[in-house]
Amino acid sequence: MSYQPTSADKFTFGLWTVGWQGRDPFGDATRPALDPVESVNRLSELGAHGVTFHDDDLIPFGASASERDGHIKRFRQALDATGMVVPMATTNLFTHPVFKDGAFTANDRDVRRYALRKTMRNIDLAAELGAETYVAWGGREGAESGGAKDVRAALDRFKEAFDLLADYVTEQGYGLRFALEPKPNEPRGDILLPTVGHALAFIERLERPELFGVNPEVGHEQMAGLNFPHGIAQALWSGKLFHIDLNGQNGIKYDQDLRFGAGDLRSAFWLVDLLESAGYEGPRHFDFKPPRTEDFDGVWASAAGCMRNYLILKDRAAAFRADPAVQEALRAARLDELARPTLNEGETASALLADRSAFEDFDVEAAAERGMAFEALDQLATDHLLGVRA
Ligand SMILES: [Mn+2]
Repeated sequence: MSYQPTSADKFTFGLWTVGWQGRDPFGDATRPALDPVESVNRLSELGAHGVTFHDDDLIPFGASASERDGHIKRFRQALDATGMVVPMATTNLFTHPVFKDGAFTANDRDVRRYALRKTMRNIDLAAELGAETYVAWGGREGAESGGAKDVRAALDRFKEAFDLLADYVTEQGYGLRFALEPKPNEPRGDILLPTVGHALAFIERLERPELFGVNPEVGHEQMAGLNFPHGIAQALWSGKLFHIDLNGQNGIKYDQDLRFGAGDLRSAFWLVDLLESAGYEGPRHFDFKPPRTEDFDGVWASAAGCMRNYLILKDRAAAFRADPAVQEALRAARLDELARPTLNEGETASALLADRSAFEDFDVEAAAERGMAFEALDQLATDHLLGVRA
């Protein structure tokens, strides 16, 4: 296996990922700015399918209308020349100091109205460039202290914003759907809609829930100590996995944004196994930051590593699923039984109550003694992940 990506693998990268200059809370930039056109060209050469952007990644904040047109034109030419696509776009509602208390949920009403206008402007551009998904990450929507935010009122304002944006894309006839991106904290002390579960529940309160799904990021759920594949499985089960941000994270600490495959490799294995076996068809989008120790050679090595690791894990997961010993181990662990409904076809509560084998005659002690054979199954997964089983 060469693990050489092609456009058919649907790997996409945010312009802000390879373009990250390495500025962190303790240190200045370690790399110069990267021209978005250069990013499109280099990522295309590496085998990527497309790029994604925040408005301000492509058009510097405060650019004039003619400067804006110039940036878009150059970007479009690079896309056309390489065949790269733009499946997703999003709004930067966090860098400028005006968003220090949030955007759609800022206490300052004028800031909320400005945030909506900034978003609508970039939605127009996203639709023009053929994007299908519009991501909303509310990194500044939150608080550091209890009295500072009336969370119920803030959720009302959040809903108001998304209801308006959904009306707008519908009226404009854009084929865009929204994907909400949860994160528990950073940059705010606590962020609203902190996990996939919170976001899924929020979506059901919106006026057009069918236009909303989630964009979960590996590291964001892991920062909350959660099992990422489990969150993804629930999003898939809900029909809400509209997009995904792949990266790496080592447990509960600051948002590391390592390349995909770094950090929790076992979780990455189960994630790829899930995405591939569930038939997820969206982009495999990398939202990572090449560490600030790297020069540009390191940046491109990091981007290539994201795709290579996905393809290796896809190969390892397929080998795991195809192994007859694994299939036997899955049966021993009774996964086939889990897939079977608990009730017989048409069985009612009274029929269940009448079934003596379900309770009166059920041998509880014998059932309690049966092992579940999960360890043998998990060791087979480990052997496949480590490449010691063909
Ligand atoms: Mn992150």
